[in-house]
Amino acid sequence: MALLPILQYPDERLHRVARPVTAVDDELRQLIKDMAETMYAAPGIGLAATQVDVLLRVIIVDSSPGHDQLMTFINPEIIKRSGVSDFEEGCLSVPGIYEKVPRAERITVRALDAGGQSFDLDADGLLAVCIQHEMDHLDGKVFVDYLSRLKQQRIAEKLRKQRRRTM
Ligand code: K1U
Ligand code: ZN
Repeated sequence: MALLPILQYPDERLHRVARPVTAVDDELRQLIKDMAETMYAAPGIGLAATQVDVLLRVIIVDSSPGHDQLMTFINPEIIKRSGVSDFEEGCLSVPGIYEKVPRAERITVRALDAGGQSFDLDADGLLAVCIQHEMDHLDGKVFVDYLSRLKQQRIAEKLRKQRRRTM
């Protein structure tokens, strides 16, 4: 297994659109294992392939209290959504920044699992928020894109300064 580098905002590569997976094979399963190791080590509760510079429609999520219920979504689509919630979100690509984002409160997501089988999952609460956040990454969208231009500029500058200090 391998720890993968996570792209950091405002890296332009975070704004690319990922392409659908055409084969669920051992190479893809290895990517999923590496993404899981990377997410748990960060630590985080979700990760999209885009964040590790792989432009495939794959996300993983584990919002369980014991961090022991990994879920894999390949080519995910939201087929039902209702309600509105605004959880405070974080992002491993935007460290130290937490902001509320409007999301659907409840969703039904359809995807393939790591065995290539199609499944539907009903989600609400943090799980639903996290799935929507990760699916945004696949469309090249970072949660700070929902904020004002001024806030985005301040966040980008703050992160650039932080990085200069730690280099
Ligand atoms: O970078 C990411 O996409 C992962 C992100 C997912 C997320 C968190 C909260 C709301 C929406 C989406 C994170 O995991 S940030 C880190 C985090 O929230 C966390 C880390 C350790 C324990 C609990 C939470
Ligand atoms: Zn994120």
